Amino acid sequence: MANTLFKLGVPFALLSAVLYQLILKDAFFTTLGLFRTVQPISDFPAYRCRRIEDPVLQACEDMWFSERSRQLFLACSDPLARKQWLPAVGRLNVSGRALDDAIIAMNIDIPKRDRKGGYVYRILDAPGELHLLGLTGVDGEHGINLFLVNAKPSVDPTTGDIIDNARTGANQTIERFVLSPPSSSELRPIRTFSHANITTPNRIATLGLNAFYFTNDHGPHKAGLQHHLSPIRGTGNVGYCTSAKGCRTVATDLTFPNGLIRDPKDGYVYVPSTGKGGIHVYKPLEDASLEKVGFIDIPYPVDNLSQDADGVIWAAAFPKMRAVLSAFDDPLGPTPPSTILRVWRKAGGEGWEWEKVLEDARGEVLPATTTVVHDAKTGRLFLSGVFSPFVTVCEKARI
Ligand SMILES: *[C@@H]1O[C@H](CO)[C@@H](O)[C@H](O)[C@H]1NC(C)=O
Ligand SMILES: *[C@@H]1O[C@H](CO)[C@@H](O)[C@H](O)[C@H]1NC(C)=O
Ligand SMILES: *[C@@H]1O[C@H](CO)[C@@H](O)[C@H](O)[C@H]1NC(C)=O
Ligand SMILES: CC(=O)N[C@H]1CO[C@H](CO)[C@@H](O)[C@@H]1O
Repeated sequence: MANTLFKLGVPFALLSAVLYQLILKDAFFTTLGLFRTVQPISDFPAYRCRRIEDPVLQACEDMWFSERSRQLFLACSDPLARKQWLPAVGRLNVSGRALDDAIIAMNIDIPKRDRKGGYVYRILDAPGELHLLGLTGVDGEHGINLFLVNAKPSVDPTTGDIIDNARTGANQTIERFVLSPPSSSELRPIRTFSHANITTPNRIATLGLNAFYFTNDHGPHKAGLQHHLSPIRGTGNVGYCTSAKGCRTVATDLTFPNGLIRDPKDGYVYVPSTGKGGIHVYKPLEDASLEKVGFIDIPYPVDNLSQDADGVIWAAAFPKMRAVLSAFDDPLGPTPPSTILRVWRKAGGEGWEWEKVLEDARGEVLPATTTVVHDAKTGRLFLSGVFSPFVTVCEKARI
């Protein structure tokens, strides 16, 4: 079996994950989705979905929705370049990186007139080189603050020359920009957070403008064998930074912690695991340390989370991990299956419930979804994927 998997181009990390899970009879079915029944999109008539095909809206790893300005922000790149340069999954070929990553601001209430089903958008200008991954924001009347993960190549501090990133890993920082007024097209840099405890950052969850939690998806391991083994050994972690005091690690032993969120109402932090499935729930203590208070046992590798205006959490999941990995190497080929889930707190506050909202076994309309955003006002869903050549919008069908 090992041989077959290698021929299919399954990376070493996954292979060892498979063997490990087999030996431990652990989350084998969860992670790989073997024997899982995946439903076709036609089983979900409550939504009507369409692809928005636009060369600018490709490989959009993450999205954030500004309720106040009704703009959807997307962190987009180039699907073919992602497989050369995506430090979050150990792709560290500097010369293959895209040089045109950009943040797109889409006005989701203004359809484009070209009948392609898209919306009017702006490509935001930002100084310097961007290599986008996680993106989040804070709404304000006079401006929007965006926090993003930037995975630039590491350079020699004296000469500025790019060094051997396959050995050192990327120089991953967290950057804060301001878009003021919210309708402008220019991102103004406010601060770069570069810190010994920001090692493999994936996504950020803010507490106001001067503090945030973030996931290090591979913990301290930026490159090499330790990086590849991290999702198996569970060396991922969650960090906490403030503008004044720097960053510290506040939760450890996580298996590929991914697109976390913080519930603005009760401050709970939800950390999905792409390694083993499920969502870890933490309660912040007075000093911002995290106390684990629950685990939502969802038997899917869960990717990036988002929360809508009603407090419901939306999650993108991969029902068939192997299909995702082959699609990653051939992003313009067949689209792998995706699953969209909804998670909410039970009435009375004890525990959580979840349900499947959409699934697309044959990859007919959904992208290889890494993020889903729900607009509670119109009921629309926006879906994008880190290497997908399109984004998808789903409208509530009138039944
Ligand atoms: C790195 O990327 C470049 C440009 O896409 C490509 O020509 C080269 O073959 C890649 N190197 C490796 C080792 O994959
Ligand atoms: C990483 O980026 C920071 C901020 O841009 C910079 O100060 C630092 O020199 C860089 N380090 C390396 C090794 O590239
Ligand atoms: C990183 O986090 C750890 C754990 O909280 C802390 O002890 C350490 O001081 C931090 N490192 C730096 C350089 O601040
Ligand atoms: C922002 C974020 O969480 N991004 C992750 C979403 O999912 C992809 C695929 O697993 C990861 O590579 C990203 O790091």
